[in-house]
Amino acid sequence: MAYCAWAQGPLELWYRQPAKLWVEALPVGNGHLGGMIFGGAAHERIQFNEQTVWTGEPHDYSHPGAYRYLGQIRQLLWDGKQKEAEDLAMKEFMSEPIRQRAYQAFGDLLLDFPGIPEDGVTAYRRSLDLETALAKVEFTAQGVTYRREMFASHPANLLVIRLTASKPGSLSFTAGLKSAHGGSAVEVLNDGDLAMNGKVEDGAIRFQARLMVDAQGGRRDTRDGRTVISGADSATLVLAGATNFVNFRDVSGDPARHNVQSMVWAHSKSYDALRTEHLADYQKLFRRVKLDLGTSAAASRSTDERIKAFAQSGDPQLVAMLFQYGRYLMISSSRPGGQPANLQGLWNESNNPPWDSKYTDNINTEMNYWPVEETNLSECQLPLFDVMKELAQAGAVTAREHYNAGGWVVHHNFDIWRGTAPINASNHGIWQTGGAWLSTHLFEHYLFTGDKTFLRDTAYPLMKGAAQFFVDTLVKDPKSGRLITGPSNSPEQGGLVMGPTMDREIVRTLFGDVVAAGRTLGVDAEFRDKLVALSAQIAPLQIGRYGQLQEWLEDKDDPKNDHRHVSHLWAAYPGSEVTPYGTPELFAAARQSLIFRGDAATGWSMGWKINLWARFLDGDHAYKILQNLISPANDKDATHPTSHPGLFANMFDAHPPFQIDGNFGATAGIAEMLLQSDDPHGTELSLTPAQTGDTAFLHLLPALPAAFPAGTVQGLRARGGVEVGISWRNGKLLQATLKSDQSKKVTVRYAGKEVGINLTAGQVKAIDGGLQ
Ligand code: FUC
Repeated sequence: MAYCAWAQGPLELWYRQPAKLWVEALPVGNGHLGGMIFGGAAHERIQFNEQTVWTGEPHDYSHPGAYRYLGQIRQLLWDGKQKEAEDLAMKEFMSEPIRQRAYQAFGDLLLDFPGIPEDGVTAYRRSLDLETALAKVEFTAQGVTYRREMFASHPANLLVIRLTASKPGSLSFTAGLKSAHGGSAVEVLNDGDLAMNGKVEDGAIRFQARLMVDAQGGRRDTRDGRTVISGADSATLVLAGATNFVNFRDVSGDPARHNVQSMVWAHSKSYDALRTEHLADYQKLFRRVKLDLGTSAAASRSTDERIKAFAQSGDPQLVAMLFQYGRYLMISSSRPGGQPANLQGLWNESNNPPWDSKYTDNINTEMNYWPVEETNLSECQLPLFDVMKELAQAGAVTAREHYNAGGWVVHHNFDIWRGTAPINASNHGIWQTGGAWLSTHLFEHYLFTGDKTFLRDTAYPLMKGAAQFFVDTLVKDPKSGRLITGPSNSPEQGGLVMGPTMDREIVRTLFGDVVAAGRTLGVDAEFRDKLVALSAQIAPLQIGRYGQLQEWLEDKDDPKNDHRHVSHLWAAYPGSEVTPYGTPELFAAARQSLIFRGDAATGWSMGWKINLWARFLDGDHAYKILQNLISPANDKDATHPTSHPGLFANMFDAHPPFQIDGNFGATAGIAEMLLQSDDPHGTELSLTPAQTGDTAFLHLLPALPAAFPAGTVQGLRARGGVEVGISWRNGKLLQATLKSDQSKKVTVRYAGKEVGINLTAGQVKAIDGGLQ
């Protein structure tokens, strides 16, 4: 690259004091186990989680025979009797039971250092380096420098901690495990390891955490179920955790056996070997993307100070760190073989967490995965696709019992038992397009990777089943004669209605994806014809009396409505039915709707708005929302009048309280400012060549804010499987590099100009701002 004065800078969160609150502690995770490190000098607390510790047990939540009331509910809605429809649905149409189950805390690893004073340590520093995924605590006490280094290893499936001291023989501590669940017991195993066995109080999940302490030098005892180390030179601690969860229908696993396997692995390796293995595994993913948005004087400050100062300081390096933090949190919470990232990723301190820390798929679960393809972490989405195979099984029962339909359906939440029926309340729980929205991720994954085996074996059968549900359930709106969904709602406002705009956008896109996928695979010609015909009959998008994109079939939007959900704008992002060049009138209407909704929002809503403003090609407005997001959050409950969204000291996004989607939404939004690859010419059925993966469309620096006049990004990915690097100065493109695994024709757009470029497989093609 012509411009490559690399200045990404240290990607390190660091602090001058230990965490007092959970949202100040630093997260580590390996896609199964997570730890929150508080970093107290005399008393260390590592609060840990394992993804499958949930309340409940295998259960089918469907309401047998609910479909018998479907016609009646629809008719009440058509008759304008919304309240009656909601009441009837509440009685006859809801999930059994009405609520799903909750993700749980697991326990604490507690280290107490009797020789270290509570106060009075000097040179204290705790940090998390995103380049290495190593967390550290360092300080000096009584002339000895103590160091802790911690990481969550994916290959070893362990949390690993190394304790050292600058003076031999000065390391003394006790290590113990504390369960988050009553009735658990800690036993000392024959080999000296501690095992904490227990079960959740309300459900079938049994668990075991197992701790190995390996001290060099000194003496080792066991006292009150804790390991006591006196006068050691150094020590390595290894924590394993597992449950009996096998899949959503099977809890016959043996957690103790899992942990034995993990410990055999740990015993066979030195600390250095575990660390090297961890670095290789983590950096293989993390280092694929580099982002430099310029340097900032504020970068020398601690992270909590930088968040506080951001409104004044700008601090583009903090923006780059937030971008990379989203990637770090993704790698740490969502790995092949594990569960997908839930509302809190996999970090949760509470047995009664907000919204049960489950999977809310009327925005939150999907937002978690928005950055994955663009920021080159494609495989991190595989857990979501594994879960969709289970959702399709559970959702087929719900489709049958609630709609007398084929295919599968997911309403607005699911849990580890894959509840797919409508929950909580009929006015917002009955929302039909969860499975359909998730299914669009399958086709996107194909567009980014070009993986035809995935398309054939995994994606297509799921997409087809999701589409089949709507083939069977779309219904004619008596007024317009067009096809609509229903009963449903525009998340989560306006109550139960027929045919909300978002549903229609999602279904049209899903049908288009299935048609494109079927064509690519050369299958199901008849089904494709049916989808094309149905799609043309779905009620179209409409522009209302305020120039807004209508959120409902009727022109009833309130321009003063500043609700956090912007569901009807789905077609602009993450969808691409509404685009600046393909559908200019609808594009203007969608933009007007977002102006009405305003800039103030909770965490994930800001995440969505950043992406939308980037799609509206307005980088400065996107940046304005980003600025709102990078402000200190308080930790009050969401309903508290003084609660404030933004970032906590550990850069977790506040809803408030903590909800991880806003972190992921921000990472996706920053990428979307720099590169867009949805086809801006728009299409009813997603059938342009750029969207079948045969070619690619790239829009370089489509929404670059004035706040980032110069920068470089490497390793972003675009639909069509193109890897893109971009450098810019004075707000102008300097050079872009494009590389594709397959030879293909790429259309590149920059500053209103479009050129066609032929890429040769595997070769890097460089172009400049004149697009030569
Ligand atoms: C949806 C949102 C809420 C929250 C919850 C987890 O219901 O409307 O704001 O994010 O999901």
